[in-house]
Amino acid sequence: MNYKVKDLKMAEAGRMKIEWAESRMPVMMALREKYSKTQPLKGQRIAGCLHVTKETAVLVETLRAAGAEVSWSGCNPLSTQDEIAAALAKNGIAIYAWHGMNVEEFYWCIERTLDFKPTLTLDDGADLIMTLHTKHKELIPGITGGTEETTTGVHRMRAMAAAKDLKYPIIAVNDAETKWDFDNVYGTGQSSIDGILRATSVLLAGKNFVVAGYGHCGRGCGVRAGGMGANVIATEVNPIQALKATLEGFRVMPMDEAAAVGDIFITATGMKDVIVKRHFEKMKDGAIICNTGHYDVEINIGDLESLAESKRTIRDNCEEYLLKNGRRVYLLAQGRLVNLAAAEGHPSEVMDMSFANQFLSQVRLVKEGKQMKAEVYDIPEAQDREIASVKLATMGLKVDALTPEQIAYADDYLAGT
Ligand code: 9W1
Repeated sequence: MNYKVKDLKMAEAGRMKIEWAESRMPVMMALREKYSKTQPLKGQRIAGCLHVTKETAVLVETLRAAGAEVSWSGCNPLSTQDEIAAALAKNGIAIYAWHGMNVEEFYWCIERTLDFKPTLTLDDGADLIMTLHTKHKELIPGITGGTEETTTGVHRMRAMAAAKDLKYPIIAVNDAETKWDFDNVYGTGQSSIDGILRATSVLLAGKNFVVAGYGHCGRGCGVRAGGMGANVIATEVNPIQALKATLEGFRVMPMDEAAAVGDIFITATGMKDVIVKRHFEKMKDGAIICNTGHYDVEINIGDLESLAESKRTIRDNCEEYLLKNGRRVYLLAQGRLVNLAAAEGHPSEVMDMSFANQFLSQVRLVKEGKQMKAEVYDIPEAQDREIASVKLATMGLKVDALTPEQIAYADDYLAGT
């Protein structure tokens, strides 16, 4: 048996979710159509380690349609959707993934994906690359290269390359503009609002919506909440970011002030202790608090507990804390990423571009990998533009093209007043 999943009987439900994602991922479907004819991945064995979701399933099946043999594991013990894993297993993918596995099982699954001696790797967080570099060095000579999906993984790979410990070329998919810019702003923005609404079903219009941290994720959340009629307040430590928020039309103030006026708070800073005891003490009755930063350290839950008289789960992903001052505050998803815990992560339309970068990078490794060094490579600008063009075209949109005269004008430093 070349798979291990929770329950194969879930396959039919998973297949419907995959088909839904396919209908929202036009770039991936265009790539599938084009490359199933030319089979650029024929003879390749791709081991992948990435969240087993409906969108990832579209990537897996596109890699296979282009000729590759594929084996897969999840890159996080809690992100696997069991019905998706079942649907992939049923379709003959060597998949090892189930929700809620322990750390030992997690690495066991990664190792199973290496059984067929991959020629290419595809990572989100670099655990597969690390497993090859530490426990399965014997397989490295057979590997042409790999791709990495996330900021964290790319960071790890660059450090490894600098130390000369990286043994095969890695393409940094994360750093494509059609990946990180869209993921962070539009993916996090919508899915975080979605998580808040699923957990609370509150009206956003007219609410004071406080975003802590006005980076890409904070901007995504703020712009979307504003679009639904909320009054957005941003808190910042960086004056440039604060200025951007101001010129976006948002109010800027320190958390010490925002705490007293906010109805909904979302942290997106990457920093710990953004909301602490003295803030909880000032909050209005009914305030809602959540986090969309990577680690659940932004809201100091210990402080909240210490102020609470009692607590109860009043809805899914919604904890009501009755404070000693008589007010109630509501913590969503226990301070974990609200967009993943209470919603479904980034929408398929956003993953469409991220995964198009993954797919084209795998194809590039087949063509160029043998000449590449054991370094971290960027996505070529032409690929980024190609993906954006195809995405636009699938949305029925067109852009203008410069005339030769305009191109000459752009490069003519003599042209002036
Ligand atoms: N990635 N297909 C949970 C997602 C966990 C997750 C995580 C995504 C996607 C941020 C990738 C409960 C999807 C993923 C659904 C879900 C991520 C961690 C995706 C958003 C990032 C730590 N990081 N991502 N879709 N779990 O949305 O692959 O529902």
